[in-house]
Order: sequence, then C-alpha cells, then structure tokens
Amino acid sequence: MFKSNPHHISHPVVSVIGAGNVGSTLAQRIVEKNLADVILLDVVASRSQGVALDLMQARALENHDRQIIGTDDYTHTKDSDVIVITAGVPRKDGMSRDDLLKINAKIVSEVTLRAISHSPNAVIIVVTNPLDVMTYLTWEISGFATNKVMGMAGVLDASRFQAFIAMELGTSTADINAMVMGGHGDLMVPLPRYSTVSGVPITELMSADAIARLVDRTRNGGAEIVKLLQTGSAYFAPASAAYLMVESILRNRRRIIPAAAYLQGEYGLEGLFMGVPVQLGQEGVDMVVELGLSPEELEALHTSATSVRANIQRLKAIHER
Ligand code: TXD
Repeated sequence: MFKSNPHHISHPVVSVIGAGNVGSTLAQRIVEKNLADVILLDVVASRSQGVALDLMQARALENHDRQIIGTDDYTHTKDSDVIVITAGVPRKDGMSRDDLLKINAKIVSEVTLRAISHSPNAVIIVVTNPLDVMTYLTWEISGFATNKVMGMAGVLDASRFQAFIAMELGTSTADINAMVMGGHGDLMVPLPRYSTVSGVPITELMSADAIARLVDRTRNGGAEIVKLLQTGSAYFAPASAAYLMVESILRNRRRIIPAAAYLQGEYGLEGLFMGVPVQLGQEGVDMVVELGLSPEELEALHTSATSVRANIQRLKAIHER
C-alpha cells in the first residue's frame, strides 16, 4: 500500500559539508524548522551517517518530514540550492596560524571543487576559519560570481553583541539590533551608533565605559566560549547564524545582515572578502549596504581589512612554496 522510498529528497536542498559541531547543529535547525532537506557530508562517513540517523529518529517527535542523509559521497549533494562549508580542523596546541591556514585551505579547496562539480548553481556559505580568507579561497577556486559566495561571521558577532546589550540593559533581545563589521577576528568593528534598542542607538542608553566593555566582550566572544567549553568552540549560536543566512537565501527574504562579502570599492576597499552589511536573497548577495561611517569607524574597518589582506597574502605565499 505504501511505497518505500527512504531517500526521497525534495527541494530545496542544503548540503552541509562537515558534520562536526556546527554542521550537525545547523542540519538540525534546518530540518526541524522545516526549511529544507539536508545532505550532511563528512570525510568520516560514519559520523555524518550517525548524526543523520539520530536526526531522522527525532523526526517523529519533532513532527517534520524533512530528509537528512549522512554521507561521504558528493554525488548525494547533486543540485543543492545552498552549500554550507564547515569542514576543517581546529587549531591545536603547537600549531601555528600558518599551519592551520594551510590545512584548512587544503580541506576547503578540495571540498569546494567536489561540491560545485555536482551543484554548479548553488550559493555557497563558508563557515570554516580563518573565515575571511577561506571565503576568498572558496570564491577564487570555484570561479563563481561574487554574489554566490559569502562567509558567515558578522551575523554571529552581531548576535553576540545583541546578547551582551540585552544582558546589560535587562531588555528583550527581540528589540535589539546590532551591527558588527570587519574581519572575523580581534580587529572586528562593532558599531555602537548602528546598534539600537527599538531604534534608539545604545550610545544614548549606556555610558561610554559600558559600551567599551561590551564591544570588547563581543570581540573576544569566541575565545570566551572556547575557554569555558575547554574542548571545541561555540556551535549553537554559529549554527543559528548560518541558519539565518540560509533561510534568507532560500525564502528570498532579503534580510540585511553582516556577512563576509566581496568588496569592489565599497567603504574604499576592493579585492577582498570581509564583513559588511549585505542584502541576502535567492541569488545570494543582492547588494552590499554602505553605511555612513565616521572617520574613526572607517579607520578601524581599514585596519581590520589590512589584517584580512595579510592573511590572503600568507595563503598565496603558502601556495607558491
Ligand atoms: O563565525 C564563524 N565563522 C565560526 C567559524 C563560528 C564557529 C566555528 N567556526 C569554524 O567552523 C571553526 O573554527 C571550524 O573551522 C569550523 C567548524 O567548526 P566545528 O566546531 O563544527 O568543528 P568540528 O566539530 O571540528 O567539525 C569539523 C568537521 C569534522 O567532523 C571533520 O571530520 C570534518 O569537519 N572534516 C571534513 N569534512 C569533509 N571533508 C573534509 N576534507 C574534512 N576535513 C574535516
């Protein structure tokens, strides 16, 4: 009476490459919010299969019919609408930043080439660190149009800033908007003037000292969690942040959020990917939004860009070696 077809995938399809903490949590968010079917791919096949089976067994309880397939076979990712790259290794003791850059660059290059060969029209969201340079690499190696490739970081950093503002003021995060630009690192640029509580900039609601404290905590938001967790890094908020981007693309919501996007003269910068507000729709980055920045804010952004550029140069040097 019923036809058995356990692997019937229906569009939209999101391929999540890397079934680690962020990838698995993102897969969970996507299916449980009924956004898309998910192909969860990891170099360790059994890991992605285990996570997928676990999520399939939660379906009855979570009351959805989305499919999750765990695999190490790229043919399963065919015709994905969105590809999210979370594959990589974390930095371990004794590993230099160059070592990490080299290892993750190799992983991200391989993953990108294999994934796009089955999904040439996908939008790609990069999550792997070091974020801005991995996004650049993905774009370069894919040969995709600039609007089709972006990195997830700003929306997470902004969400951290929002959380700290809410904790400080005792208000709901629902009424708080925050903006964080720049590279995903210590030099990121949280923008208090563009961070508001029901439209009122926090510069009118808090002392300069309090703002400086929250800005600092935002810049170190990732490190604070790494220290507390003792093993691994943050993944709940990163998965939520990536979800928001996937959703804005698949539902063509045109949310305006910060993401690492290719700059072509905006903010006086070009030839790199870095965190700026963008409008995200079904084609990817519809446009980069240019906020009016003070000379100090612009300087901070350029300082951050200098460090992102240095990373791109290091990557190129590693390649040439
Ligand atoms: O704001 C942001 N962009 C970030 C970035 C927020 C959080 C995490 N950030 C970075 O994302 C982090 O520094 C890592 O570079 C990635 C993924 O973080 P996660 O916490 O999920 O790392 P895990 O748990 O170590 O998972 C990585 C998985 C793991 O299962 C590996 O087996 C897999 O990646 N992996 C691969 N999959 C496919 N193909 C290849 N080659 C491969 N190599 C490793």
